[in-house]
Amino acid sequence: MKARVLSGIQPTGSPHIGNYLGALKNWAKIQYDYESIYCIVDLHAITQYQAPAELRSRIVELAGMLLAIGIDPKHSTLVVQSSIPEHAELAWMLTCVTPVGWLERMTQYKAKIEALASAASETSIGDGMLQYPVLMAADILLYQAGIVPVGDDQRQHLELARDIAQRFNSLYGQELFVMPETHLPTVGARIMGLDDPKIKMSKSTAGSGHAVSLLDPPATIRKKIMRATTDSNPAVDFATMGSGVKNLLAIHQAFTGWDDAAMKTHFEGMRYGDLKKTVAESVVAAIEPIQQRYAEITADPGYIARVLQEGAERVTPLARDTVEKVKRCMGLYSR
Ligand code: AQP
Repeated sequence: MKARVLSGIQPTGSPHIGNYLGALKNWAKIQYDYESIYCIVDLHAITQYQAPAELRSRIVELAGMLLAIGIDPKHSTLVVQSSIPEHAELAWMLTCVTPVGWLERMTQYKAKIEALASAASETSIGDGMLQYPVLMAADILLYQAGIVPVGDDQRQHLELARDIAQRFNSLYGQELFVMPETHLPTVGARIMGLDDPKIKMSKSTAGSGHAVSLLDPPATIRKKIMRATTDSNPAVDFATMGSGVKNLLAIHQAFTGWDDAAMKTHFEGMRYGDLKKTVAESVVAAIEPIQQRYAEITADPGYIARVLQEGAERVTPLARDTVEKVKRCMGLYSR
């Protein structure tokens, strides 16, 4: 029996090279060693307002992109979170065993409310922002996933999922939930914004020079990378380089797989203009085959819907089984 892996991505914008290098590339790699469930987490996306028509098309675009980067529906299950009502159902049951103090301590929640408060906008903070980690715990525990590959920013939420599972098990006196492991040994690169290398590249961050989308045409990729923020040095100096140059080198290394020695030999002393040209070409070369597959996949109008339907059918029995067990355990009514 292969161990079960669960991972998710939000349809909050066009997937970018940070998503690819930090997560998606690894998803495609590990799908042969694990029983993998990859979830487009649209219920998480709506913790912040999403324009409905845009969200609907982004879900399909993201599914197409996951197939294009190599997720193989014969080996992995691709599913949209909101198509399985048990995610939300289990989330409610888990909400009821989660102390609110645990949620208020989450650093991502604290950072988000601080950011919203300092933006002095009229936007109120939705309860979903606080409850988000419980929904994430439900995603994991619903499928009894043993392994959840996450970046550093999600590690605290995964610990919380373990705490919630433990609390449920001890409250109801049953070992109902499998304890998820916090990570896989392979960790992807963390890619920073091209316009501001102090913040991570994000789908929802505004600015045309911030992220390279996996769907950007080659000319756009070249333009964005040529405009990337560097520092006041004229050329690469590994001893003193700033975070912008480090980020460009990290992108190149992650796409090409060059080792540290090869990177130093090739780039030390290279002028920034040439560095950017080299990085842009390595990104274009890596992304072009993905874009070709994406074009093929989307040329068949029914294909993505069929994959998502099959995915939903495959995981539904698992989800129903967990929810039934939880209901019985809690004393809820079952037909
Ligand atoms: N810049 C990044 N570098 C490396 N990995 C990244 N990931 C996201 N940004 C980077 C990884 O991509 C996976 C899916 O991410 P997500 O959509 O679930 O959430 P996120 O981390 O919030 O992604 P974004 O792009 O920053 O989206 P928004 O703008 O909606 O917040 C995760 O495994 C994540 O670590």
